[in-house]
Amino acid sequence: MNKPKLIYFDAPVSRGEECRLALHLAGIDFEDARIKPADWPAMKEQMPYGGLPVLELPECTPLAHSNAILVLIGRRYGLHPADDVEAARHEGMMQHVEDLRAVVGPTIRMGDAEKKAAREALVAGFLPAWARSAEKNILGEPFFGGARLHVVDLKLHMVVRWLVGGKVDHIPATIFAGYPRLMGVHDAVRDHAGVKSWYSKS
Ligand SMILES: N[C@@H](CCC(=O)N[C@@H](CS)C(=O)NCC(=O)O)C(=O)O
Repeated sequence: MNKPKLIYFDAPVSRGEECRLALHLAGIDFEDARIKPADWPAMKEQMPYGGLPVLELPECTPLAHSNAILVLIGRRYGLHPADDVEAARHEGMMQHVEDLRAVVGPTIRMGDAEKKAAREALVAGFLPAWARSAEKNILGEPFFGGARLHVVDLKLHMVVRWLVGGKVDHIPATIFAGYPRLMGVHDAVRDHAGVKSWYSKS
């Protein structure tokens, strides 16, 4: 292997897509390995923690967990704060995104009736509370840390894009409409020239 390889499912979503975007914005020439669902069961046990994304680098064993991958790319290529306290603030928000995925993710595998009840409960309680915390901690504009995009912004963008896309049953596309800073980060990442260039080539 002589160039980095990012392994994820063949979809422009979630943890894998935020890592692809970070690699692209960092200007790294990487192999974008896209796994077919049929091939995943045989691969799962070989992954460091049984999940994707995984980043393979020439100099080390495969790396897993999206936040660890993003922070590494961010530190190396100027997409994560050099100041350790500000970095910890960014990492707190990255964990906040993972907390949301841990709650909403299991509803994907529920049957229709259970899913409807679970998601309506999330819309009434968890999701507004999550958004209030996110909003309170976004101190910069247009990005989380101010004028420059960091990996935390990619993570916020990806999770907001998922939930406001109008394609998640029982979660209204307006779910985050009352949170201008959160939506502002989403919009600023969407409109970022480097992000646009990723979607124009893929
Ligand atoms: N904490 C891990 C979670 C990894 C994870 O659950 N990834 C999902 C896709 S987003 C996955 O691999 N699902 C398939 C499986 O667990 O078998 C991370 O942040 O990367």
